[in-house]
Amino acid sequence: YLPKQDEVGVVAVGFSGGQPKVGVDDGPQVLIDSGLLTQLSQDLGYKLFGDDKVNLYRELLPQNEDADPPFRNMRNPLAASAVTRRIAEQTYEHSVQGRIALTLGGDHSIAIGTIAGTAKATRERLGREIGVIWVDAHSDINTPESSDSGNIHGMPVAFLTGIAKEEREEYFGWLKEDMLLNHRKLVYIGLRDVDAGEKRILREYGIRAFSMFDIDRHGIGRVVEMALAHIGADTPIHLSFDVDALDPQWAPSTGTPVRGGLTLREGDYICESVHETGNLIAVDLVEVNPYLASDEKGKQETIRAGSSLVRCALGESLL
Ligand code: HAR
Ligand code: MN
Ligand code: MN
Ligand code: MN
Repeated sequence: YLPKQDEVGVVAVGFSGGQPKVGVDDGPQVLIDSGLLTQLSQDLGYKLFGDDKVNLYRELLPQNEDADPPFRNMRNPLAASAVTRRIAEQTYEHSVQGRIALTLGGDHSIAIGTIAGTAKATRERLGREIGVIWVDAHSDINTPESSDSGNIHGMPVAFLTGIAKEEREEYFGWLKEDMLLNHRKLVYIGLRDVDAGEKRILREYGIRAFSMFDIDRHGIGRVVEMALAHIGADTPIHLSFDVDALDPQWAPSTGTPVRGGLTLREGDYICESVHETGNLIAVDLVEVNPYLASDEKGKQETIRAGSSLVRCALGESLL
C-alpha cells in the first residue's frame, strides 16, 4: 500500500470554538511564520498543495453567541459542526488524490473534520478502514452528556467513533457512516488526564490506550511498537497529535497543559516511527496557542516543538 509519498495537502485551520481560550486560532499562522511549510518543500522535497493562507471560516460562523446557544450541553455547536464539516471536505479532497493531509490547528475539535475526511477518502480510494494514533494528554472521548465542560475539543473521538450520535444535520448529523472510525482501529499514546466518564467509555469499548504509566513501564520504543501492532501492519494511518501530549517543559503554550508528559524526543520518536511505516496518510498538529506561555521563550519552544513533530512525521530525521 502506497500513498503519493511526495505530496502534502495543507489545511490551516484558525478555529478556537471547541474550547474557551482565544489564541489557538493563531496556531497555524505562527507555525507557518516559523518557516514550517518552506522546510517541508525546500528541505524535505514535498510538493505542497492547498492552503498557504489560514482559513478562518468566517462565512460559516453564526453571527454571534446568541445565534449559537448550547445544544445537548455542547458549547458553540453550530460553529464547530459547520467548520468541521468544511474541513472534512478539505482533507477528503487531498486524501482521495493520495496526498498526505497535513492539518495545522486550531483546537482539537477540528479532528472531527480531518478524520471524517480521510476515513471517507481512504474507503473510496483504497477500500480500507483507516487507523488513528491519537497522541494527547487527554482522551477527548466525552459524549456531550458525559462532558463536564461542554467543550467540543474534549469530544471529537466520541463523534468520530459513533459513540456519540446526533441526527440533526447542523449538529454533526452530517457525519455519515463512511466517515466514521472503527474504535478498534484507534490507539492512544500519552494519556494522563482522563475524566471518570471517559474511563468508563474506554473500558466499555475496549479501546487500546497507552498512558504515561505504560511509557514509563515499557519505554517509548515498545509502546509505539505495540500501538502500531494494534492497528495492524499495512493500515493507512492518520496521526492526530495534540501538542499538550508533550510535557509543559517543551510545550507550555497550550490551553490545557498537564505535567508529567512526553519529552520532545519521545514525541518526535512517535512521529518518526509512524513515518517509517510508510503508511502515513494524514497528520494533525493541534492546540498550539501562542498567547498562553508565561514568556516569549515558552512560546518559541512550543512552536519549535510543534514544528519538529510535523517534520519528523514527514521524515526529516530519516537518513
Ligand atoms: N476532558 C476535559 C473536557 O472534556 C478536558 C479536555 C481538554 N482537551 C484538550 N484536548 N486539550 O485534548 O473538557
Ligand atoms: Mn486533544
Ligand atoms: Mn489534550
Ligand atoms: Mn520517507
